[in-house]
Amino acid sequence: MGISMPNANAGAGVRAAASVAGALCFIAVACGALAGAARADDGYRLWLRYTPVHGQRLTRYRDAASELVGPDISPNGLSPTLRAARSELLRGLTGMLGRPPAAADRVRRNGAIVFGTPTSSAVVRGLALDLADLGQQGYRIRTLTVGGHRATVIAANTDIGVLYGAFRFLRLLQTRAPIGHLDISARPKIRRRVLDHWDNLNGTVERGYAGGSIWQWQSLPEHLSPRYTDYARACASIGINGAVLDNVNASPFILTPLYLGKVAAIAGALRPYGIRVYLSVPFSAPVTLGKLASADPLDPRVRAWWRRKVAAIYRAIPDFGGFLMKANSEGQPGPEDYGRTQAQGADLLARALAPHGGIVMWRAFVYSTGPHAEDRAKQAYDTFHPLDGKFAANVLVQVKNGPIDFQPREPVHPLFGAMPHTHLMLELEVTKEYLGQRTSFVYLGPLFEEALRADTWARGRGSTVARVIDGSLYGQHLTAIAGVANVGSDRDWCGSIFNQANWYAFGRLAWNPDLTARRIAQEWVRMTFGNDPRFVAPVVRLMMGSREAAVDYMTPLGLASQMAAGTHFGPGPWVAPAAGMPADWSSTYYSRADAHGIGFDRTASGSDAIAQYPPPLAARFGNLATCPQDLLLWFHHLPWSYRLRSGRTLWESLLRHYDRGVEWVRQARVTWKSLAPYVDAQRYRLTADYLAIQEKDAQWWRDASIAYFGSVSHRALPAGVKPPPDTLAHYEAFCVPYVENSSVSAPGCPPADVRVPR
Ligand code: GCW
Repeated sequence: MGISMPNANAGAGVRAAASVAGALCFIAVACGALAGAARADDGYRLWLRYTPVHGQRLTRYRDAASELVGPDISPNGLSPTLRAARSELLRGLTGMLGRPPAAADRVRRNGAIVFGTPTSSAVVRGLALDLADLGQQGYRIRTLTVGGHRATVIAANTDIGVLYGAFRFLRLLQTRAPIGHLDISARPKIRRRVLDHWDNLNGTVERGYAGGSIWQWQSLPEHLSPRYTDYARACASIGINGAVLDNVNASPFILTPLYLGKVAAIAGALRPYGIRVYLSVPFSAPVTLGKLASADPLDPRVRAWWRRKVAAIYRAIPDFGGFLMKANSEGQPGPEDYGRTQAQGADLLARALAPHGGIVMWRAFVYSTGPHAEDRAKQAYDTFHPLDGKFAANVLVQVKNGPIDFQPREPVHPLFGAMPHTHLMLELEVTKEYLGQRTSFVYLGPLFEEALRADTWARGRGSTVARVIDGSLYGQHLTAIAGVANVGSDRDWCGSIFNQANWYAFGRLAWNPDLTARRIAQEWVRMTFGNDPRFVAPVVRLMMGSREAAVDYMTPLGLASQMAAGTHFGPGPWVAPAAGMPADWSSTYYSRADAHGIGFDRTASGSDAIAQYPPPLAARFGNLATCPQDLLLWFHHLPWSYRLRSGRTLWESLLRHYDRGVEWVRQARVTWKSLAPYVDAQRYRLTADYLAIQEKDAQWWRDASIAYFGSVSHRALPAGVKPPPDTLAHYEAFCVPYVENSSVSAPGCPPADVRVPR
């Protein structure tokens, strides 16, 4: 990859010309092709920029979208959701076509856009479309003749279906697709598509890299920031229909009347966009808040407390979604504190929520932090698998994509497919905790796609994670997916322009897990930057390669958890078990590197974690001849001299991956530089600066890792491999004490006076 830059000054010249054009375009809407590239853009509008269309296409689009025929206005006015659909269509069409479509109550001319449900619109009703297969969330977009005129009809059974259809129609224009002969039907494959905000009530975010929390608790419920509506628009545009507002390391204050009033206000702002609010709650709330002696799930007083609390929530928020629970994990309280199972704990909340239609999302991220945790990767399965069939009908067990913790690459979690009598949902991490946080250019589409396509083999070939969670593998109807949000108070929402793509990709895959990461990247680039193929193609290529590059320079060949302790930012392969800390919070626990070799033996001769997988998968992972090379050290401990399929030794391969990762970032900078003429200066600069940071970070990862693994393996560097410029002691002494806005810091970071690696 890498496009060479013929003449850097030429790029700057075009940029200068472009910004003049941009200024003019502000006044006159009809302007040249540079318009999109020119205007400074702070990223606030995300992928909903609705920039002007030009040339012949503008004429065609104007012909096809000349008037807007909305639903009939009932005495109560339009529903808030249909109002949102109308205002989005108006905003989008006006932005792209340079003038608002005429408003009409029936089709009067060619090019009408009709939208509504059979109940809300006489025109839609009159068309007698077959909408049965769309369900409660789907939509149909069709080009039809209505009253002798050519019209595009956006129809659905529900108002939210209409809103989703409106966004889809606008996306067609944003990506400059033909709109003359449309026949599109769509409905989501997964019913609940939820963003989990790890936001604390003091405004920090557990793993947030985009400013503070977007929820302004102090000014709620009186003041509703306009950002809530823009957040909801962005979510609805990609089909996200749920938000857990607070951190899974939950505060009991969220359940107080004070905060529930604030939650109700946020729920009111999100409701028109079809987004339900959920809350993370602490299991110990009956004790801390209710002053009961215990939170034992079998204690009738505890049950009564939750019943009353839930009833109060529903009085304030009639469509409240339910609870997310992190129990008996990383110091959080849970049912095991009372000798009860995870299923009994979930049942407590499920019973309180069921009469109101609420659900429980009960996390499987449960592991004992005791010193005897033989293999952390086995613990969730060992805890939950025996409980299959014991969870109430309104409970979903929420499982991270891999068995450890959102690493740059993990194998499929063994619970997927293994609990046919339990609703399982998938949890992905959209915020880049382990992947460079705010600044690194890492598009997570390929990681999400890999997680969804992973074959569990639970019912033979093709039993993918996507089929487990969309309910099709075991015929289930309660289906859900969650993504840990990367949204914060920053003007650009996500801390960088390219981080926005991860929010977008999560939503699109949640709606349809069969989409490809590449197609999603194409859509996103077109909507976020523009449709010029000279820009779109190279940027999509960069995005598609970015995750693998990060794996290369951080944790290649199936290594995991080699990050610095606490912040998880930067390399820390030397982090060894510390007094008072669980062993599995160290890096050496995972790498098991010594003079002889490296890797975690999870075969029968080791922890035998592979036995948790169905036989075909266990055989594949367990056999060195068939184990995917990119998961080699996840499953096997191998001598440094072990030869990979390439003929290189393990040591040589490792080095090659580190170098390849750094080289990718270097090339990405060159490519990005060559694309300057196609981007506004503000977004160009931000991305260029962040890529420069990433190059230093990648180099730091590479040098520190080689220094460390070289010292334990006592292996010399082969000819041509550059030695790290500093000693291991130097890298070990360096640490980043804080991550801005995150509530987590590095433990025991010494204020050492070392030269920073970047
Ligand atoms: O990835 C780890 C994070 C913790 C997080 C935990 C979890 C919310 O480092 O910060 O806590 O996972 O998922 O519960």
